[in-house]
Order: sequence, then C-alpha cells, then structure tokens
Amino acid sequence: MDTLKQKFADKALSLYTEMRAISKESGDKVVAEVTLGQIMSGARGIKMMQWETSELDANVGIRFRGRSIPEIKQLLPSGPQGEPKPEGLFWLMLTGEVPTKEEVDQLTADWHGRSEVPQQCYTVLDSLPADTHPMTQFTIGIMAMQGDSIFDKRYAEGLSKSDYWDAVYEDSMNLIARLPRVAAYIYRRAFKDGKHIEPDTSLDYSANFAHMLGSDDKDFRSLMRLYLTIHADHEGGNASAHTVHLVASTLADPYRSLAAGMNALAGPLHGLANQEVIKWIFEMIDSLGTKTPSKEQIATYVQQTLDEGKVIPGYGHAVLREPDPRFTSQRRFAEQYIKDSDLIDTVWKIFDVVPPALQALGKVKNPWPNVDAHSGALLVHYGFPEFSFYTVLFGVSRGLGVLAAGIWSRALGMPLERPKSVTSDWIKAQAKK
Ligand code: NMX
Ligand code: MLT
Repeated sequence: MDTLKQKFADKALSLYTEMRAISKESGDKVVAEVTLGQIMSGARGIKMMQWETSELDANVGIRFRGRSIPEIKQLLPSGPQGEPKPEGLFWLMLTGEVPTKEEVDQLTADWHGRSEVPQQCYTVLDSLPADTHPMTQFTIGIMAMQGDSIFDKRYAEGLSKSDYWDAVYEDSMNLIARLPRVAAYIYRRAFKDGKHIEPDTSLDYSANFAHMLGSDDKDFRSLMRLYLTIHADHEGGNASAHTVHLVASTLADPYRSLAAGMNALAGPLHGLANQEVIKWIFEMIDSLGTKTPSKEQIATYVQQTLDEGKVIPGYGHAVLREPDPRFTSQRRFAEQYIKDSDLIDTVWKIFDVVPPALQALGKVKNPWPNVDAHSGALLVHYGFPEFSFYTVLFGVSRGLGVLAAGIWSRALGMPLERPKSVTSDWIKAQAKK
C-alpha cells in the first residue's frame, strides 16, 4: 500500500471505531432545533451531514482540517513562487497532516502515473459539437470513463463493506489524475481548433495542467496552484459537494457521483457564477463604452442590473458573512504579480461599489464578494478570455475536495442519505400551532 493510502487507512479505522461508539452511546442526543424558515429557505444552517475535509466559518471562511486559507498558504509545500500545491491540500484533507515536500512530490508522481485517459473518453467528446458548453462536455467526459470504475467492478464481484473505501480511493485517485487532461482536451477542442498539447510529467499537477491548456508562463503556473487549492472544498453543504455526497451514498461509484456534482456546479448561482461575473463585466464595459469605468458609472450599471431583477454575480453567499478569503487571496495574488490591468482595477472598483448597493436592498444577508468575483479577471489577464470554460477549472479543483470527502464517507461507513421532506399542509399546520 502506498504511504498516503496507508496513513489514511490507519486514521480512518480508528475514527470509524470512535464514530460507531459515539453513534451507539450518544445517538439520541438533541443538538439543534429547526425553524420553519430554515425548511422553507433551502435548509440554510441545518446541520445534517458529516464532512471531514473542511468546515466553513461564516466570518473566517473555509478551514481545511482546521487551517484557514492564509494558514495553508504558509504551511503547505509550495511551487517556486510560494503558492501552495493542491497535492499538499489533498494530502491534508485525507490525513489531517501537513505533508512534507517529498510526500507531495510522491503524490504528483502517483497522479502522473494514473493520468492516462481512455481513448473512449476522447472519442465521445469528439462526437459532440465543439460549441457544446464546456461544463456539459466535462460531465460527459467524466461519464465516458465510468466503465473504468474499480468500485463498480469490485462491487459486482461481491466487495465487502469494509473494503468500499479502498476501491473508492483507487477510483478517486485515477479521476483526480485524469481530470486536468480531460479539461485541457475540452479547452483545446473548443477554442484552439483541437490542437492538443502533450502533458509534461516533469511538472507538478498544476503546472502540467497550465501547460496542457497552453501556457508555460511561470506566474500562470503559480496562479493555477493557488486556484486549484482554494476552490477545492467548501465543507459539505454547498450544492456540488452535497450532490456528490448524496449520489455516492447510494454507492454509485465516484465517476457517477462526481459527474452529478459537476452538473450542480454548472448552475449560475453556484460555480457557473465565475463565467457570469466576467460576462457581466464585459457587458458593462461594452454598454459604458470604456475599459476604465468610474465608480459612479459602475454604480449606475449595478443599479440597472438590480432593477432588471437580476443578481450581481460574484456577490453574496449562503453561509459567508464577510468577504470571501478566497477572493482576498486572489486579490493579493493580483497585487503581487499583475501591474496595470484595467480589468483587475475594475474588479476592485466593483468591490467598492456593490456591497453598499446590495446593503441598500435591505434583504441581502451577505453583500460581500465570493470566490467567483475575482477569478475570471485573472484568467483573462493570462490569456484565457473564454469564460464559458471557467467553471471547468473550478470543477477540476472541486474534484479534489469532494473525492477526498467521498473516500472518508465510505471509510466511515456512512449510510444512504435520506432526509425528511414535508408538504405545505404540514407547514401550515405547524405555523398555526
Ligand atoms: N445580487 C442581488 N440580489 C442578491 C444577491 C446578489 N448578489 N445575493 C442575494 N440576493 C438576494 C437574493 O436573490 C434574495 O432575494 P429574494 O428574497 O428576492 O429572493 C435575497 O437577496 C436574500 O438572499 P440571501 O439570503 O442573502 O442569499 P441566499 O443564501 O439565498 O443565496 C447566493 C446565496 C450565492 C445564491 C446569492 O447571494 C446570489 O445569487 N449571488 C449571486 C450568484 C453568485 O455569485 N453565486 C456564487 C456563489 C459562490 N459559488 O461559487 O458557489
Ligand atoms: C462553494 O465554494 O461551494 C461556494 O462558495 C458555495 C457554498 O459554499 O455554498
């Protein structure tokens, strides 16, 4: 067994035993109340699932195994310019331990060794019109590899419950290894006339992904390390993670559950917001006729968007109540590496203008920017203006978190998820009580 898998197995076995004992001895303990409002508004704040890899604090933002974004930037082994490598985050999410540089290098090599994408995936993608939305291509590409599922094969052969995690680990590692190749293939066929670029396995996961997309710029490699790290996980309740968790709880294999989650990520209130942000900014620039709009011009455009009954993409959050630290870390990156970008200046002016405009509506719980408010402008700066592809980048990163969490779920023997629903009659009756 490889080091990561062995480390995980040791930790998971002892946590499994502990969780079983807690469930048996304290399973009846009441820990929360639920209001009618919560039931009627998207289950906000209802604690209803266990998720090992990260936890979201409304004010601090995401903590991966207890470490905030500024902390992981300090702690995790990094690339040459100091941005953390997503390999290290994956190790942390699975083991709770900060890996050494050697352990991260081993993981990079392991993923390179698993990264060959089966030909049928490319054949299926090639059969789609090249202008099929990249997120549609991405989920289809993932499903086209499902026949390779080790879990599926071993389950059919009579896999014991205690070994589910092992097969899910193998599928998850293979998927994570392959996702950048599938994503880069989609990008190059959609936007670069199908001129594909061979992987370079001397590079780390992120730099190789950047290379296959078409950039060997050292700053863009650093951005990819940061990007793939910060988008990976946002506790279990967000729509993509929860979807993966729900589907995997039926013992659908990681290919099926990840594809399901990617369809959730493709919604404009979730991951697709990253394309919507840059689209909205480009439309604003067109409508105002200037690449350097003033704050006053932006404020007028924001009001117009709100008056049309639309949301301001990249702002607001279901849980966060402060600016998203993932937004802030991208801003810091831009401050460090990018000088004189009108587009990035515009993103920062929007940050000054939108929160008071949303606050003035009197109903928005969080007027601050989320992760999607910044990412597109960085990608445009490095030569990737094709915004319909952006959610695929988010998806490659999200795969790391949800698949790591999925390995935990099977190792902890989590059952089929099946919460209770109620009808409007029940709600009316409760309201009268
Ligand atoms: N612009 C305009 N109105 C907003 C915004 C916004 N950015 N955010 C919230 N509201 C409205 C919301 O539509 C709702 O209106 P109504 O009562 O008329 O239906 C009201 O404010 C209360 O909503 P909240 O409770 O503050 O937010 P909720 O938890 O329901 O939704 C989001 C959270 C993220 C869906 C919402 O803030 C939004 O639509 N944001 C824009 C889309 C976006 O950036 N999504 C990306 C989230 C991050 N990600 O990557 O997943
Ligand atoms: C995410 O990264 O999943 C988003 O911020 C949405 C969420 O946490 O609900």
